[in-house]
Amino acid sequence: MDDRGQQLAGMFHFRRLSDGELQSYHRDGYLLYGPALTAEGLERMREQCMDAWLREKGAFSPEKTWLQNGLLPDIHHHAAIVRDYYFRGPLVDVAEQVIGPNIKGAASQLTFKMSGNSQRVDWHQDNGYGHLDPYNAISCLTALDDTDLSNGCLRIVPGSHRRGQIDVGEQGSAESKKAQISIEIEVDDSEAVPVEMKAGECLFFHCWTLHASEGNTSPRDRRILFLRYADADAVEAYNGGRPRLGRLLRGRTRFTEVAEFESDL
Ligand SMILES: O=C(O)CCC(=O)C(=O)O
Repeated sequence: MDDRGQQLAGMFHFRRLSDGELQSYHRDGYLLYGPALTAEGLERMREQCMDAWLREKGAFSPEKTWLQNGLLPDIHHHAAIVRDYYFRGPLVDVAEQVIGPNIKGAASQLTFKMSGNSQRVDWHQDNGYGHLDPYNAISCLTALDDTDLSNGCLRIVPGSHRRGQIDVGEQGSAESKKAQISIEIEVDDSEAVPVEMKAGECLFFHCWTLHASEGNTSPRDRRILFLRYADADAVEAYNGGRPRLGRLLRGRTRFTEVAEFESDL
């Protein structure tokens, strides 16, 4: 292994999914991947993400909007370790196993729910806000803190990806999410399971899997790094079928704008 490989292996746990895990993902629409960051990787991830968060967002305040308190998009522009994790980390292999040989990064953001942030996130599919085609994109949530129901861990409806694309009309754009326009979807709450995670673990799920989270009523922060991967040719259905711009990470794409996008990062 060269120096760069060793550096990455010191921060991230690389492993391929077993056949059983792949089957479980396709059946349930989600999989708890387990530890993805080493102790050193977690420490550096927290440091760099918090530096960026405090620089761009400042401290949590109940006076601020959900967007100001909860979301920092394009975090890979602000933190070198996120760039490494997003572009060269273990989740790229996961994406290749789940989606296929041609992969691009489709989004990176911090989704934080600091102690005292009581706002819930309503039931939605990630393909509801920002409808990508084909329908095999994955969302990967890496916990930077231990997370359970008391600090607003993710709740998921197993198998809900089989409902397919739920029509949310005009609200289904990435802009709606930024403006916090709520998408209301009927869910039988009793079918939902909380996904508790340890800091450094990763959960990934299908773009149709229904998920939500409650407010953080605990004294502990709940910080999550959110990364999304898609087929390299995935297009934005809500945007006239234009290609989603994201760095090409594996294989090839028919879109030159994708091949060139962030290729210098
Ligand atoms: O931050 C949360 O609790 C929910 C995050 C989420 O659902 C999303 O980013 O799609």
